[in-house]
Amino acid sequence: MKKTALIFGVTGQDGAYLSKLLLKKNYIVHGVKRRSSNLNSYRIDDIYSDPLIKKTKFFLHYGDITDSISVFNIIKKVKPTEIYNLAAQSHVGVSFEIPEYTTNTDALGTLRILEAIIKINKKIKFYQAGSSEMFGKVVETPQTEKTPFYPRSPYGVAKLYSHWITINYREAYKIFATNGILFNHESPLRGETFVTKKVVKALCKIKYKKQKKLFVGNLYSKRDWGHASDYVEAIWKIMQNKKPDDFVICTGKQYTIKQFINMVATELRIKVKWRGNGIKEKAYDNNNNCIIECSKKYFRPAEVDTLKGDYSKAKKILKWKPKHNIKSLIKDMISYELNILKNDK
Ligand code: NDP
Ligand code: GDR
Repeated sequence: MKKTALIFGVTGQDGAYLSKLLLKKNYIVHGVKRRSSNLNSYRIDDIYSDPLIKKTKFFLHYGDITDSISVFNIIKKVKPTEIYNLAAQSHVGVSFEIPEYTTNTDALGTLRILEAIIKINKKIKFYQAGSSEMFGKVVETPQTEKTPFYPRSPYGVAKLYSHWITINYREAYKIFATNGILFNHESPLRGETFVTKKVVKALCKIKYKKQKKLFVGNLYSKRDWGHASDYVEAIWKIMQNKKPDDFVICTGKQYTIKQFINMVATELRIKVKWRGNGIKEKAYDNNNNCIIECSKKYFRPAEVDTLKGDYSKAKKILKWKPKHNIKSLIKDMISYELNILKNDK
């Protein structure tokens, strides 16, 4: 029998990649999207407009994980075999500005889905989109499934609640509830306010003289960046494992934001020279034009300085490893942006 997946957060980066993966695997896919005054489904429009898929394999429902009624009604109606909870206010910096909303969505939202599962059908499998942000002020490097957590933002704290409530429901009600602890993953579909997309988009525009300057925040935090297409494959494998469990998904390599910027610049053949220190550190191009500056606006009240994971458990049990490296990720993101610029002419 065909499997039916229900994805909360279907309109996001991972929602789009996961939908495509599951459709390829012959699933029927249902997604929950939020009502918005503007179109918010551009990442999945290509799926939705495919006449072969639209009416038989891919369905969208209005809902919101801050609304128990919609969560319950959609699960009851769709009768999924698997639920993927990717829905979140996913911006760490913004979570300091809207902490209550972030908690309602990123923590209580998970509880609402779990509670609906145990009321409607305990056989439904569940995936929770956990984050390396739960490691926060890291107590060891690299981080594994056994590393103690120390979140540094309302986002990280809310995700930690979701992590533990998922384990609690697994133990208390014997449901197949899993946690991914995913490190940063990027792609051409990444939201435009995350640092990788922001840098790639801006440097492409600077290269073709469509933008003069880019403003960023902390240049020295380190991240373990992977490609979203690899990570949704891991998410699916976590759900197909024999028993419900928790897995770190990462690449095991880390770079600073400044290194990332330099790699993007090199790929675009922009020569950058850095001068100055601290908030006054700036990057200049060949003609001595300042093209990158730091702005206090993009610093966070508490920073996660370094993240680097160890995916040994996923490799051993799920036979998963990343296919992309930082270079192929950057190439993919750049080629997407350059295509847009070309078509903009
Ligand atoms: P995005 O921000 O791209 O997508 C988030 C999705 O959640 C969007 O579809 C968004 O809808 C939806 N959403 C937000 N709030 C609500 C709500 N109240 N009710 C229903 N839906 C809501 O995130 P990603 O795709 O990058 O990440 C997916 C998940 O994985 C998130 O939970 C994120 O926190 C987590 N994660 C992401 C990592 C990464 O590096 N990308 C790493 C680790 C964890 P809309 O489009 O309308 O805004
Ligand atoms: P992160 O990703 O907070 O790790 O969360 P983000 O790209 O926002 O920041 C990464 C690092 O870059 C620094 N930084 C900037 N960040 C942004 N957004 N904009 C800037 O201009 C900028 N300049 C420097 C940040 O301070 C930070 O240190 C992402 C999200 O997808 C989460 O949902 C997910 O859980 C984690 O990754 C793993």
